[in-house]
Amino acid sequence: MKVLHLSDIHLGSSFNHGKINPATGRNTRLEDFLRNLSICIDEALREEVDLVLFAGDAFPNSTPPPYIQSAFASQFRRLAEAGIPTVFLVGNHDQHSPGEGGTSLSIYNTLGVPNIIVAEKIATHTISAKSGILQVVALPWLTPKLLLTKEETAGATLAEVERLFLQKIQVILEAEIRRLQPQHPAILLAHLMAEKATVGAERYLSVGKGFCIPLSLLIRPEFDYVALGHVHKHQNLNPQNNPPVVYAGSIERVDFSEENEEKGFVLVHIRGKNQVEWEFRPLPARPFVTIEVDLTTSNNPQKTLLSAIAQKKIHEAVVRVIYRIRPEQQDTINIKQLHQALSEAHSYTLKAETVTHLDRTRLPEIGTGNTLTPLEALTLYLENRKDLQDLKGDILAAAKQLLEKSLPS
Ligand SMILES: [Mn+2]
Repeated sequence: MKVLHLSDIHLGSSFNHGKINPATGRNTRLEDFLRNLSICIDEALREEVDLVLFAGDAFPNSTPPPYIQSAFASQFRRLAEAGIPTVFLVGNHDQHSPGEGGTSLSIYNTLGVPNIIVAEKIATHTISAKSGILQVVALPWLTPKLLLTKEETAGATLAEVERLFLQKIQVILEAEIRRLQPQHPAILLAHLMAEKATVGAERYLSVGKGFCIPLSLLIRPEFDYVALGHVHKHQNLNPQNNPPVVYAGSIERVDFSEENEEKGFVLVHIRGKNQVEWEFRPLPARPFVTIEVDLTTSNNPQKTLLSAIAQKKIHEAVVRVIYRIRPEQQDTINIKQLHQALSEAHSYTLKAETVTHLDRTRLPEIGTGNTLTPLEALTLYLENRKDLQDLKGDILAAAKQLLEKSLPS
C-alpha cells in the first residue's frame, strides 16, 4: 500500500518575492508553488498510490482569491478523477474563525466531491483504497476555545488551560484509538506543533500561538505512520520509526527563514501492520540566497560588495543583500552597478544598514562599593573590545608606563 503525504501548500503566498510573468499574467511565485504541487499530483498518479494525505494549510488564509482557489482545485481534481482518495486536513490557516466561520476547504464537503474527504473535526475515516482498507485518524488544528467550555476555563491560568486542553485531546484521541480495527493499517493525520519540532516560517505566520503537543500522545503502536503538517521544515520526530512521526514540510519556500531547508513530500510504503517504510522526495524549490556584508572596515566598499555578490549562486534565485555601511562611505556605492550585478537573480532586495558609530560595548556592572583603578578599568575595557585583542598587551604596558610617570615619586 502506498500513501503520498504532503503538507503546507500555502498557495498564494510569497508574492512579494516574485514578479508578473508577462506570458501568463500570473505572479511567478504562484507558478513556482503550482509547479511543485503539480509534481506531487503527477507522482501520486505515476506511483498509483492508494491514498493522498494533505496535512493542512492550503492557502495563506481562509479566503483566497477565486483564481487561486481554482488553481488548487484543478490540481486535486486530477486525483479525484483518477479515483485516488484524498484527505484534506484543516490547518490553522484554513479556518475562517475557529468553530464558526467554516474553512477554505469546506466547499469540497458541501459539493460532495467524490474521493475527497475534508477533515474538519477529530474523527476516524475508514477508507476503502485500491489495495485494502486504511484508517485515518484526523486531528485538525485545535485551540482551547474549540475544545473547552467557558465554564472550564473561567479563572484558569494559561498553564491550567494548557493542561486541560492536552488532557482533552488525550481523551478524545484515546477514544479514536480504541475504536481502530487492529487488522487494518492506521495513520494519524494531524496539524499541530509537536514538542521537539524545529520551526521555520510557521513561527512568524501563526497569529495566535498554539500549544505544543507532547510526542508521547503521538507515538502509539496502534499507528503505522504519523503524518504531520504545520511545521515547514521536513523532519522525522521519532528516529525509532515505531511509528515514524513525520512533518512533510512545505512544498516551496514561503520566506527567507526556509532558505536552507530542502522541500518535498513523503512517499509511505505500508507493507503490513507496523511494517512501514517512508522516503522523502525532494521538489525543485526556488533557491533563496542571503548575502550579508559588513562594509564598515572596507577600503573599497563597492568592490567588496560586488565580490560578495559574485561569490553566490544567484541565477534565478530570490536574493536579499544586506550591507552595513558608514555614512561617509555611502557615496562610494554605485547602485546602478549593483542592479546590474543582481540582474540574473529572479528577484532581489537591497538593504543598507547605516552604522552611525561603532557599537559601544557596555562594561560589566560594577557594584556601588567598588572603585576601579585606572589600570583595572582599562583592562575591563580591553576585554570587551574584541578588535583590540592583539594590541591588549602593548596598550596595557604603555598605560602602565604613563601612569608610573605621572604619579608623584
Ligand atoms: Mn499551520
